[in-house]
Amino acid sequence: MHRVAFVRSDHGEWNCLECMEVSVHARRELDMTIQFYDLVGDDANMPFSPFCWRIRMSLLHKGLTFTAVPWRFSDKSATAASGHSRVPVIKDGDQWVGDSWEIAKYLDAQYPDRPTLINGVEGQAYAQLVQALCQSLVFPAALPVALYQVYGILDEASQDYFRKSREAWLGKKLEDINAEPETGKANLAQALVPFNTMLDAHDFMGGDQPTYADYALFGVLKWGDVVSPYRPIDDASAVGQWFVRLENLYGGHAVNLPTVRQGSS
Ligand SMILES: N[C@@H](CCC(=O)N[C@@H](CS)C(=O)NCC(=O)O)C(=O)O
Repeated sequence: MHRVAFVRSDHGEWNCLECMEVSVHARRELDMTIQFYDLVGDDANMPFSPFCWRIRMSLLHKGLTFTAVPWRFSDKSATAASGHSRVPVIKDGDQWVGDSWEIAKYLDAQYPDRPTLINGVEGQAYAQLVQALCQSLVFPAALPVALYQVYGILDEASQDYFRKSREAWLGKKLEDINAEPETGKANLAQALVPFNTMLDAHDFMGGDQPTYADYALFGVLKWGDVVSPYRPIDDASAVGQWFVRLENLYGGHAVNLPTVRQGSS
């Protein structure tokens, strides 16, 4: 027999218990269907974007079930409705969110009962500092390791766009940006000096557990790691050991996705 019960909310309104159960159920269904648009090249199973890796790790951190939708430079129509021409972009129910930092903040706001990514105002300032260090220090050192290699793994339809847009941005040919392995590794190691100091003393930037600050740097390094024919970071360094710790979290999610060194999955 159909039974209707009402409960009073914190705001003093009366709600139908059955409807609330339905909406909790619907919410769980939506949790299961976050669509995460993630940059790939020729191989749909080899995600490599630094910004998308930040969000892939963030979704895992929050324990949210998501579907990674392969997205290529050559086909932006899949996310046109979002109003964003870059990835990561997520679609949570009928809500589109783009830009890695905006997505991280959205996930914390929308799922406050899940482990926090950013941890309050102080955490925001801290994550923003790490992002700024990544932007000014680590990205420039990772570009000579990663950029030309990215070109090599793209689908044919994306290659022309990628070469033209990146060469116009940097004012150089991709081949001239590419570093020899020893130089690439040495420059990256130099950029990571402050992070080595920090990670010598802490397992994660978040302390015992990672936070978004960890994923901000991890994304940049994973980008180089996925596309480079050699391992660009020193596994014996504090950053290298932290990188391996992160790769092995969440059932080894990151370590189980292929790099160019292992070939296609
Ligand atoms: N500020 C953005 C940057 C995102 C971004 O630049 N994504 C690149 C892939 S790594 C992209 O989608 N580029 C598209 C294009 O160059 O047309 C974020 O943090 O999400």
